[in-house]
Amino acid sequence: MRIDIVSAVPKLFNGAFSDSILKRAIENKHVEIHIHNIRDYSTHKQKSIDDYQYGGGAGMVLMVEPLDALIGELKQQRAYDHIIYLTPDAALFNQEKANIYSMKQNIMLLCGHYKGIDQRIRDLHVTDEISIGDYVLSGGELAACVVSDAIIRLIPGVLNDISSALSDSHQDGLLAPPVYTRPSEYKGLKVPEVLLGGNAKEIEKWREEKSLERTKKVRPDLYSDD
Ligand code: 6GU
Repeated sequence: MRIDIVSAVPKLFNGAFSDSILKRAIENKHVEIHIHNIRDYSTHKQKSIDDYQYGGGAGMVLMVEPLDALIGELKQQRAYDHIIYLTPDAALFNQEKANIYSMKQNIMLLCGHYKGIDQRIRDLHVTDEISIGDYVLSGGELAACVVSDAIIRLIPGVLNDISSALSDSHQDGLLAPPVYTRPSEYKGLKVPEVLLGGNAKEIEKWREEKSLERTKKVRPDLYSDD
């Protein structure tokens, strides 16, 4: 897979992909990440890329020309499966979307800033719009890191143990059960007996119960009786 990230603040990605699972995914060629600076496509002397919004109101808007030039150039080089605009005024990103994107070859992530991007970029180029939650970030960059991480770890071969990804919270619509490692007792707190017993059926049943319990308690919106 190849991920192209379009941003006005490329520095925000420094370090985001340089450790742990994401670093290894890049080293092992499961994914290529290319970060593009919108400012490099400014046609102004002062390299400006934003302007006041028509109709008035606080906050600057990323201009149509530099974004169109950059995105147009990228689209000439390859066909994109998805051109995704990261913005709080969109439907929420979730595990199902991460699963879908992880199967694709070429994805572009557009990071907005200030009040967002000129609507005509959305009309001309954007195929998907996603928000990562009901709160506002200063820009789409941190959201792009979140979305990239969620996608990359699902690319076949990136995780050593695919069953680990399949048992994640949200993968089956429920939250994950509690997990324990050694020692079996710590400060008087014991690991549940069933996990020490080695009865795979019993363990599976216990995990399902705990998943349901936790989901009903903290995320009743995810829980349905069927
Ligand atoms: Cl994708 N962008 C920004 N700027 N804020 C957000 C967001 C995205 N998702 C939640 N808040």
